[in-house]
Amino acid sequence: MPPQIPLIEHYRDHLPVTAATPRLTLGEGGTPLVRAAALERETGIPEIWLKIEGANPTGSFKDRGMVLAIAKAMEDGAKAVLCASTGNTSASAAAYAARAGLPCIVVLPAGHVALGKLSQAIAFGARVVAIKGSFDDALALSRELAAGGEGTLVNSVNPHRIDGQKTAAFEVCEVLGDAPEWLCIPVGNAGNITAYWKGFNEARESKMAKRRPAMYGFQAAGAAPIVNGEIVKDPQTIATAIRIGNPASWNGAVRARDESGGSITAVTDEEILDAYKFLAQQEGVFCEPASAAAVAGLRKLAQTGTKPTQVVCVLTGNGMKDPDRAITLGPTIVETAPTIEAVRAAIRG
Ligand code: AN7
Repeated sequence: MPPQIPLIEHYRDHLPVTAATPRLTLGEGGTPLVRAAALERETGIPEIWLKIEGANPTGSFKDRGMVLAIAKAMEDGAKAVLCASTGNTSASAAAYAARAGLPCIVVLPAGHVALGKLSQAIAFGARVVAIKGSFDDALALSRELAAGGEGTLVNSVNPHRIDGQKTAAFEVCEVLGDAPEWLCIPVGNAGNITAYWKGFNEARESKMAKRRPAMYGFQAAGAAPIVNGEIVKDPQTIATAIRIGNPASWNGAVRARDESGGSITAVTDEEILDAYKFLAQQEGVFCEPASAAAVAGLRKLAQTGTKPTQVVCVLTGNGMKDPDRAITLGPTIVETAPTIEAVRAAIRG
């Protein structure tokens, strides 16, 4: 395999990258696109691909946008970066800030960030502030902190985040030779669906693709403001990554839906967990619960209406991010005496 070229160097002609932009990298992008045979059999859809964004350096798609946002912050002489987060944004911001030599402040909803993500923010040396409030409260506070000069905001309201994240759409088009018929994606703050739609539009303009996909976004039923058409004051879901009641890129998501002829619908926590388990145990692909919302939604759509022939599901984050949820998939592990009889008995359960 050739040595990895930094994402922002590889796609520099499609990004606001100048000679003065530092070529910051941790090896992001170029993530696997993997066929999902068990899901194809179950749904009757002939071709389903999983875009494994959990293979990025900090374990989520956020790295694509964060590398550009932090490189541009360096170029602009930022003294610090800051963000609100349900977890993955903070892990990514903390890593790239450490790499860039910039202080990083993260504001999190206390008690609602998965352990893997929290441990990353701490390990990378970010200043972690946990508020007794929601992600939406944290984002409002972070905007205020940034306006007050505390640092550069690197949430997806920063346009460099969207530009970096659109590169995933380019990769999908390059590997498949065109855009897929459908794209299925979880929706939280709605930056990623906005970024993919921008990417697919630019891919068509620059002849990387002939068509654009229909965009299917999925929110958790307890945190589905776009589906309901109104802000959710107290969003609730086990998929903590998408526990968001007032998405910043709401308009971008609606535009992607309407211009592409797709939809944004809700999936229940039960459906999310069922898809999470299916992916792990039938496909050997371990994503986090929020990511499984894309597959939960596809399974639901496949039971009604017309079936597409080719789908890409974006698996946004790695399953290891949320070990507390993962261990609920199996029975409690009972400790056994270190003898062959005891181990054989334990195998049989
Ligand atoms: C695994 O980290 O909002 O619709 O603060 O971590 O672009 O928000 C995470 C979002 C999907 C939703 N899957 O993407 C944060 C944060 C995973 C995520 C989403 C998130 P957006």
